[in-house]
Amino acid sequence: MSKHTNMQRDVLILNLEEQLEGIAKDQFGKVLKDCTDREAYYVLLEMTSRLMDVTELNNGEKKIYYISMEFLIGKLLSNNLINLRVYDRIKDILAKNGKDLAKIEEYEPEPSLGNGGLGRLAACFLDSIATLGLAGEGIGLNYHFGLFKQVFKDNLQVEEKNDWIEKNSWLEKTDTTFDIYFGRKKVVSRLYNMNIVGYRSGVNKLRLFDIESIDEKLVKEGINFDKTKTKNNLTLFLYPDDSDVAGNLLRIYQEYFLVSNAAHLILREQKERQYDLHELHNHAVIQINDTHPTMIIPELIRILVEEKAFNIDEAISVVSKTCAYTNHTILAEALETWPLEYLEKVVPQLVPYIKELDKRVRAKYKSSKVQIIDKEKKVHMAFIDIHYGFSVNGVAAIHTEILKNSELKDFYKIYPDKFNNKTNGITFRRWLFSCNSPLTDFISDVVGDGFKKDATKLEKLLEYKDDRITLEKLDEIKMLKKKELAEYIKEHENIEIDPESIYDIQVKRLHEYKRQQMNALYIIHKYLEIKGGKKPTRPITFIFGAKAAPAYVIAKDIIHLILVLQEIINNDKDVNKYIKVVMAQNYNVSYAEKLIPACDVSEQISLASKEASGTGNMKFMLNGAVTLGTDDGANVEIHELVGDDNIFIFGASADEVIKHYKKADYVSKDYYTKSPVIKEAVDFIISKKCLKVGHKENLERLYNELLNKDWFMTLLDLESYIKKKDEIFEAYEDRDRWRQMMLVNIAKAGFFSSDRTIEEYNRDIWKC
Ligand code: GPW
Repeated sequence: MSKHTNMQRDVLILNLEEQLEGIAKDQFGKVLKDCTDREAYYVLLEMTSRLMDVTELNNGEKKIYYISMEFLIGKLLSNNLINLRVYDRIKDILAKNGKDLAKIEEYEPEPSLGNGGLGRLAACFLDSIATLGLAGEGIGLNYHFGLFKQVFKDNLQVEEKNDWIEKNSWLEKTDTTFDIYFGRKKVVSRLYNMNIVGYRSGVNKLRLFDIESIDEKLVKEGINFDKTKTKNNLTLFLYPDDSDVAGNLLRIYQEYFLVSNAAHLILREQKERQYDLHELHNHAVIQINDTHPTMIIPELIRILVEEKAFNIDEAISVVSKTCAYTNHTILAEALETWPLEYLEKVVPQLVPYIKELDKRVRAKYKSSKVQIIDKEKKVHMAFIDIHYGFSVNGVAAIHTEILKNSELKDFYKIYPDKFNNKTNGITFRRWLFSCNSPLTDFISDVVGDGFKKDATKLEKLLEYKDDRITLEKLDEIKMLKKKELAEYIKEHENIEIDPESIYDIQVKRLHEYKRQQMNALYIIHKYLEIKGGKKPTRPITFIFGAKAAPAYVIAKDIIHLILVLQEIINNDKDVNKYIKVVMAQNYNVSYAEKLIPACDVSEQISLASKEASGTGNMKFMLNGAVTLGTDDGANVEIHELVGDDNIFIFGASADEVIKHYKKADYVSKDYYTKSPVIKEAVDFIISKKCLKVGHKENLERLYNELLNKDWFMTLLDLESYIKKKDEIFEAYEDRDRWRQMMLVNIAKAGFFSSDRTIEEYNRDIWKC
């Protein structure tokens, strides 16, 4: 693709229409008007690619490398058009030709190169890095099949492969290839680039590595394939576990493949720019997105020693000054610890360096709690990052405090200055401008355009807190979005929902700590109440969207329960006038863009202390939903910003929960026995009604889990959840108060712009 100067870009923008017609003619021999929506999509893809080829932000003295196993970028067309500032014009030209951009967009395949929050955060960060004009790029893997496609069969989740790469796509094949070694075994990599367009700024790159010898035919049924054929399967799939990292050789292969490519790429760039590698830290900063890319540290050290004539002290010193680590969880099962034996098998060349790093720690610090290789010969990846990186950050204020005071206490004592907080953020380009243009336009009308560059300007809305017209208009926009969602759900799930009902939405990965099961128990409670004659004032629609890791048995059982409730409730004539349940199939970024603007009640109900931050909570708030949540993750900061009157908080505090874990004194059965309300709801899971439409095995297993383990303390908070949830539904009836709450939530969301987060990363860590 050719390079254009800024001036040439202006010319391109001037005759957009001519250009589009030219491309339509070239590609399909037709005028735009006669193109199908699919053809129009390819025309727009080409047009956008031409516009993007400008102003690379690549020429700073120091560059950011954001290394991540996941970049959950979602569809790119609208976002790119917005950031290039041609969205409205393109929309008009299309309309003139009888075309609807929203319909055309349906033909864009969604790249699902991430599992959830962590991957989506990386995508938001790339958008903000480019928008702020920083030279920075993402480095990741070009998975041929993104996160599996979820289908429901027989009220169970079934996983299917999810391909997204087409001949024409946002990917650009490059000439860059590297030889990557696993011991003596070699694979050849190839680099693909994707342009990341900043809003009113320049273009950065997302670099995605692939293998030349990939074989898609290895995939047989669903998402099953021969895991041992590494040379042909390395980049076939995104590892579909979110938080639960099962020991798995293929995962280590993937992680090493990523970091070795990244190391080669970074060092090559330093050479091209004729920088002295002893000064690497002055020209490069590497942000390690959770522990998945941790091996970049020993890999860089190894290359500097073996190929660049560094002595080991020099190599360790310069790499330690270049690498920074972000922690995204305190869940023990998600903290990667690889058996040394596995590393010896996959990357024997790294092991001597890991042992050297371990030896140096051992010589300096006696406590067994900070050793890289433990007594069982397991390598604690996070500990490598903390000892040999210059910064350790958590992703929300409370999360960073928990890291400092409990999870990583022993490290905080050694390195107090390394620890810092960077509360997560979201890009408003996607999560407001693109997914909710009526709201965006309305805000512009009321307070001007300033919030588009500086999100804190949303606060100006507060001046309209008592303005009836503004409040009514907000409500109207919400209703419009609720109607659109109702149509979409009718089409995709074949379920009819009432836009006049309250939309209560919980969308996020399925995990016990996020407690979708608690939400399900509330629904059971409501169902039983209605059966007993107690009707809610207004109908409520409970909407879920969640994928469970294919091997996470209980998570799949929870999906099963929700689907069983969906079938029972939606088909019960006494009840379905008052409540309905929707479990959205294949929840992904595009689905989120439809659900979030339509939401009234945002469910953020994780067990306090367990959700590092959450970012869905921010997206909902920005679109005028009111949060029902625990004081956990970024909910705490939302709570502080909007005040007690504009949020509904319930449940045990993080301190209380941490104490329960320490004392091991939580017994779920006690709560079950003591409370008739809890007992009734839990028992319903194995009632005749459920067993009639569901599977005994799944339902009994879930019932037993709740009764005998309940590791994430569902029953501890269930009663206070029921109470708060009844309260929030009642509050909805005070329409004036509710509209004010919507307005305050939108007005206070500015803090959660990822532009703010990235400014902080740059100010405190990257210093570019
Ligand atoms: F376990 N998160 C995620 F910490 O989506 F690595 N996937 C993951 O594998 C991990 C974390 C990991 C999420 C957190 O659960 C969420 O609270 C946070 O908002 C998000 O990462 C971004 O920081």
